[in-house]
Amino acid sequence: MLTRIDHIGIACFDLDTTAEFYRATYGFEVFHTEVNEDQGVREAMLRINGTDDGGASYIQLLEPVRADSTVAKWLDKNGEGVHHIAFGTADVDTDSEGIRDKGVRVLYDNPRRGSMDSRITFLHPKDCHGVLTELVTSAGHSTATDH
Ligand code: CMX
Ligand code: CO
Repeated sequence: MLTRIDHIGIACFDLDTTAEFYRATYGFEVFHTEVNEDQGVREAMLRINGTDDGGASYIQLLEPVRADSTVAKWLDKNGEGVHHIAFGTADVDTDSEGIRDKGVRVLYDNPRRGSMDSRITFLHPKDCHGVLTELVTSAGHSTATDH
């Protein structure tokens, strides 16, 4: 079951400058940063609030680390802005299979590693009314074994 907005992913040209904008303008501090080579991004997670399922909601700032990454391609086409939304679930395997059964393209056969050791997959934006949609099970909430 999808129980929260885990994060909103925002593509930017310069991670540090953008994170400083969020700090100075809204008071949101960087909670975590990492490079995810698989996804081709450097990212900063800004924790906004906890949620009643024991998880949290974040803003995820994304800067490409390679010219051929999906986020680099998207920035070339669109400039900076909202890139995807992510819903949180305790069981990304079951939820993504259920959504695939409804005819929505799930981009990965098995969830991959996301921010802070979460497990993630994506739904194709063309099947979701133009919204690239991610499903996330955070590390503390995983009920499935790793694939
Ligand atoms: N939101 C909405 N629509 C999008 C989109 C996005 N983020 N990215 C692409 N599209 C649309 C394009 O506008 C295009 O539409 P048109 O054909 O009408 O022009 C269509 O989808 C195809 O786009 P494309 O530029 O040719 O891009 P690709 O097909 O190569 O890739 C996608 C699209 C969704 C398969 C790819 O972005 C992907 O695999 N995304 C999942 C991984 C990812 O986004 N990782 C970065 C974030 C990591 C994280 O959150 O941790
Ligand atoms: Co994301």
